[in-house]
Amino acid sequence: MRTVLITGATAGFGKAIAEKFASNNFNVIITGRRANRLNELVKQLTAAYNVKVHGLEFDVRDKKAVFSAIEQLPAEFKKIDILINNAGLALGRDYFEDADIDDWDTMLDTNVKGVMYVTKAVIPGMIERKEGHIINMGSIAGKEVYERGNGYCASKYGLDALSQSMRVDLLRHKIKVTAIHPGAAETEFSMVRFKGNAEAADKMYEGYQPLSAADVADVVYYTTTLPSHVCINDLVLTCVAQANSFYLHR
Ligand code: NDP
Ligand code: 8X3
Repeated sequence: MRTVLITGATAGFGKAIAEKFASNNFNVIITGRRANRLNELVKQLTAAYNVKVHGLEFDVRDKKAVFSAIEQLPAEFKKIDILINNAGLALGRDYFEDADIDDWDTMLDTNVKGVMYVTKAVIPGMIERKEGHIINMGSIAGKEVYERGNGYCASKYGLDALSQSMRVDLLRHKIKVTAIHPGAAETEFSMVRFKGNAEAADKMYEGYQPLSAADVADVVYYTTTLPSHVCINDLVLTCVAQANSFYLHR
């Protein structure tokens, strides 16, 4: 049985991706900072599917915690076939001069450096086996910048560069690297971005049907179903109402 590790599985895309892989007979390692949600999801997936599920609580920004959690995985979870670097966030939607510097740090540390730490901790086994698939959750914010997107756009552009760079460096180990760039999707993303302001968050999804977490999970799963010599390198997906970062028909 194959094993997938999904970061940021306590909500949104990550949770839906965990369900998708468990329902397709994968053993699943789920991570996040909220232990209660992790425990709930471990219970839920274990009860629903005939697979093994393991929860790892760590902050992807905490280098030591990342390496120690991966090193201490139980033997039956040590062989990770697919790594999905999904944990991430946006904080704030302000003009550059008004944006909060701590928010910039959090976004860049989580969305870029967090992916570097987790990947570095996971890849030794993939390199040894000369097989593996890494999927990085980018964003259309890493394809076209938009007004008041500064720090978040920078983090997702950075992640896009990192995905390309990982692809170049890891191909000699036969490791696939796929970057997936969703457009607007209704998850807890906007509640986090607007710091609990439900009105501002809801407004983001008014007047059109955004992607759902399940839509994104389906596409992520699809990229892992191709023959071993085929890799989707870069994939942008949006709802039909959205053409790119600027054109959203409400
Ligand atoms: P959610 O807020 O619903 O979920 C985010 C997940 O990331 C949570 O499980 C959260 O877990 C985890 N996470 C955040 N920060 C950290 C951290 N420092 N350490 C560990 N885990 C962390 O958002 P989405 O599901 O929408 O977002 C998932 C990814 O998709 C992000 O990278 C986001 O940038 C990207 N994205 C989202 C889009 C959207 O419109 N929703 C569109 C394009 C890309 P916990 O809080 O428990 O740690
Ligand atoms: C999330 C999509 O357009 O809010 O990455 O940046 S957007």
